[in-house]
Amino acid sequence: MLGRASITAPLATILLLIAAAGARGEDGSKLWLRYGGSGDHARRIVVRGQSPTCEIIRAELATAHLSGDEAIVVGTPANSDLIRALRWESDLSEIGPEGFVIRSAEVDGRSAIIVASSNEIGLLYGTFHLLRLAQSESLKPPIAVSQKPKLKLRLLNHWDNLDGSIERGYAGESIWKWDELPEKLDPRYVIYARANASIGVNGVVLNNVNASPRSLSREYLKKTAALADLWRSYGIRVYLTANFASPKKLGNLPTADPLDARVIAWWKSKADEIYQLIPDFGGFLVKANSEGQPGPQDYRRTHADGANMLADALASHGGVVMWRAFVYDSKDPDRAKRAYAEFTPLDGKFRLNVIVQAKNGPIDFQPREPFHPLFGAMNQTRRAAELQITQENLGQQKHLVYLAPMWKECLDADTFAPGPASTVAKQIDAIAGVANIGSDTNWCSHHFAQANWYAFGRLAWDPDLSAEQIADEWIAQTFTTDANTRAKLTAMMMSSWETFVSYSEPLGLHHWVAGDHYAPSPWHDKDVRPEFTATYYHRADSEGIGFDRTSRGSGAVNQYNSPLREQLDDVNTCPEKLLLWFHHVPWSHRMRSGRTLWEELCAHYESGAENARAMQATWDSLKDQIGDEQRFREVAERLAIQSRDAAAWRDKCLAYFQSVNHLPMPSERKSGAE
Ligand code: GCW
Repeated sequence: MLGRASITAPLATILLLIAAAGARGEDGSKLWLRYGGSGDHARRIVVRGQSPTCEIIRAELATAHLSGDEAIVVGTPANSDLIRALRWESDLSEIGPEGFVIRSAEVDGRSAIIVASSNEIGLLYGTFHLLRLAQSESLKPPIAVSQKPKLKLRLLNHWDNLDGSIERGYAGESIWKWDELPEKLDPRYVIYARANASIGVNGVVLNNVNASPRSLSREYLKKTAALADLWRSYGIRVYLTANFASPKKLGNLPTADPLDARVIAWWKSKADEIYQLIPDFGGFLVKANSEGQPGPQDYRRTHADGANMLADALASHGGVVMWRAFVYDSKDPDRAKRAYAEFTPLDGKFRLNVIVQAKNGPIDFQPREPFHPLFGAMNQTRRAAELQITQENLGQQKHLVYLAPMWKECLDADTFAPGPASTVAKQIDAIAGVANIGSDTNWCSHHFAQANWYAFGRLAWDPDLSAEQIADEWIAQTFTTDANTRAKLTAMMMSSWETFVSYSEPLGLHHWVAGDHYAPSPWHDKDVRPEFTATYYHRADSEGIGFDRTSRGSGAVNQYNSPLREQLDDVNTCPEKLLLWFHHVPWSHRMRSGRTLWEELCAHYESGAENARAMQATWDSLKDQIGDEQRFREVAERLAIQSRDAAAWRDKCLAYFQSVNHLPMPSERKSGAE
């Protein structure tokens, strides 16, 4: 598919844009692709292949102007006689088509740095890795890198609507200009593809899971096809969300029942139409019977009936169905239990090209959640983890919150599923991140929010990477290679998530989301549905606080495997960071620190607000090292907002809880919560 002739026109645009990439100022528009050396003593570059992907590799390396003595030789055994002569075929076939090696070796009697793969997309990934090493000043011989992605599908999910708005978007409008497509290709599509390829993202769902059927109309499919053509040489496949009622809304059928022959035929012919326009279309992402979206349950069918019907339509073309497990019901006394209850009875009933996609936690992208219990169940079903890069409940890109530590907590968690590979990362086949980008010049509104996009891709490639390492390499590429500054910024990023949790919803508290999901509002006690109130979740009264999900309470702990279940069920062994998620605890409960629960809660808010202030001080102290005025100022302005809000949230939350428990503020609390 890589050599398709239709990419020639977009390729010209691509190459021009890569060449221009060195030119712009420090406004964040270049993301972490800020290479472009002086041109002194530039290395010789040898890329023999002639395909669009090889043209891109050549252009990236030419833009980078890496200096040094050894030549850089990039190739596959098929497209380069130099690589063939090295006889690395068996090593390369072991790491698969997306894998690559970067090695120091002798070529024609001269020392060189080799980037090799069995496939050209692997070469592109290898080239970007080499550039990353160069940007972080780690391209020092002897080099011996061999990598392949640990997860096969690494997708961004855009919640972008066809009218240009973005659900839960905080960085401007959608970058997809549907009215200009397919004729006009915005230059940003290329930077977007470069950025994604540089971190190994290999799929993109273009539109919102609250899906417009129109995105599957022929008119819109042609627009999508133009993007697919542009991104194919970057190894990126496009996917679309499918509104389950499309056969009715788009096809004028009287039903969307997945077992109805007309409906089956409609989807089959829609799939055929899509693949005729987009031969490597990735597949459908579906939100069904969730938050008012249509689905198979409207016809008394199961999620498996719905997903399998779509999967059958895509199967002969090689497409997949990512079927979301984000479901809840206002009749449930504990919303957290619903997905497990609906999906585990269907384990083993899904087609092989169905992937059940669950959010990282059982509620809804809260500042901290335990991992979703479906990751420890349903081992007869392919599963994906959905992470939220856009900071819906985590400061909405006004706050600096580096999310990699949160994702690592989930990915590294032991589910105690049977078998040796029992961490969340090892249980899943695919990973999706809800994108945080928009039309803002710097893509993400907050310069540091770019790090979350970057970290998502790096963790999708290798969930074993540490959050620190990812932060450090992102800083080196984006701000500075100075070791001291890198260390300070890494430390600031690494503590930022816990800081946010502390001044918003500490100790496992969650979902105080009245309004726009920005400021915590624990007092919110009336809404159209009980599970939309804050009091449903924190259950604070004069005696204590927290949601009893133990075996004596809602029983949600029973959805976890032993021995984790027992650990969570016991107030004395439950990790304190999740205490109030699983337990209703008296205010006088003695915490491991020796403080009472009330004192501990106050201490969290206090330290959270203090640490937000400390981030400002750290940033200010690095003004000279950061160098460029614009990015320094833009970050400083946002840190000021964060610090102001953290203090306000502390005061308001503590004042509310004090009005419920009537306890005095601990003496260590420095400012009043009046
Ligand atoms: O977290 C909630 C969001 C909705 C979103 C929904 C979902 C796309 O507030 O905006 O809808 O989750 O994940 O489907």
